[in-house]
Amino acid sequence: MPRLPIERIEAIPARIPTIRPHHLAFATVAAMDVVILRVTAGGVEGYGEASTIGGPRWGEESPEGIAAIAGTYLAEAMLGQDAAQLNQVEARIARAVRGNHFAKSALSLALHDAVARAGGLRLAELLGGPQTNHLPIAWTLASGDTARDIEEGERMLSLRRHRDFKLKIGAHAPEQDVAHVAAIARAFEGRASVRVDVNQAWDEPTAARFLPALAEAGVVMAEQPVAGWNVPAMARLQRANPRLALMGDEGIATPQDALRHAAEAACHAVALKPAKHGGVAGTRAVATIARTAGLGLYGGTMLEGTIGTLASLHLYSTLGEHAWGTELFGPLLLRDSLATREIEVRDFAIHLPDGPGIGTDLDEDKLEHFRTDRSRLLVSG
Ligand code: MUC
Ligand code: MG
Repeated sequence: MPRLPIERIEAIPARIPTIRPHHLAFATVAAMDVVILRVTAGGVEGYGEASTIGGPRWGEESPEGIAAIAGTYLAEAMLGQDAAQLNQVEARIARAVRGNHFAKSALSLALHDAVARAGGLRLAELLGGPQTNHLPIAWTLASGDTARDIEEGERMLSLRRHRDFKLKIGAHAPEQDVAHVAAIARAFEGRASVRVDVNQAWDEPTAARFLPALAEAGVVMAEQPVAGWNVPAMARLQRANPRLALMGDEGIATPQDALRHAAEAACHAVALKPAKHGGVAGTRAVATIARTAGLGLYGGTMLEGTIGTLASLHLYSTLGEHAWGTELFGPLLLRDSLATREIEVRDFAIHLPDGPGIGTDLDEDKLEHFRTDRSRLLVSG
């Protein structure tokens, strides 16, 4: 591989409306804030993306922070470096700034895309090759209304788009949430799987009281029922509810988090997200620990648009079995796209596109239309 000196790094924030309000425990979202990373290395452009859900509410990073960290501090550290030396690139990104995993991930993905394109490879091929060309894709029912969620789920089934449904709970009284979930689980019994994501909204006594009712209703998996830091509570809850797989999401960002969850038997499943893990290397490290410990992988999303979603898909496709499938549906929740090519979803699976790189280019007109900055955060070397 010839040298690919990093010449330019640009972080562009954009906001894209959703097709309907998306109700989560901590926020209701009517538009997604994404940050597009555009890099040039050896004359080749590559694209990455990070998104936040409702600003710095799901986690600590905001779109403004991601754009500033990636477009200034990370750019300063990376300009002039050889992008083709990906192990060195990842190590330098990790060292350059403390924390800020979303910003690091957007840059890591963009540089991998550029290197793959320079070599005429799909991103998955650059990562050693896909182990599958398609993965199951879940949909989140979160309209805020039980009847509307059932209608939406029926539509997804008849389109053969999704047959795994994740319900966002935690915003209402637990009794109300459980009744909502039970009605949906009844409606789809034998036709679709139902999972819930509590997004850390319950304390341990609440979870101890209501997780058995969810299992009774037919729910197969419960994502982050309690605070991410409360690993001992996750372990006690998992032990007490063996029929229900608990999934660690907010609580599993670093390889050390994954190791702790594995060592304490705190969950049966791990939600991967490049943004949480700071990019490609971090995601592979977390996945390796999870797999080694016998925890099921789940290809998670921060509801990125097409660029971030395709980058995640390429990466997940190289990681082996995903016992819980993926939820790479972000682009389908958005009214519009910043990419020239859409994701391919059919027969309840998302399909890996052809390359080069992630398999799409940026739609420059759309980016102009949806970008929220007018004075660009731009560093040139
Ligand atoms: C999360 O916490 O998993 C993923 C799907 C969705 O609807 O919200 C996200 C965030
Ligand atoms: Mg989650």
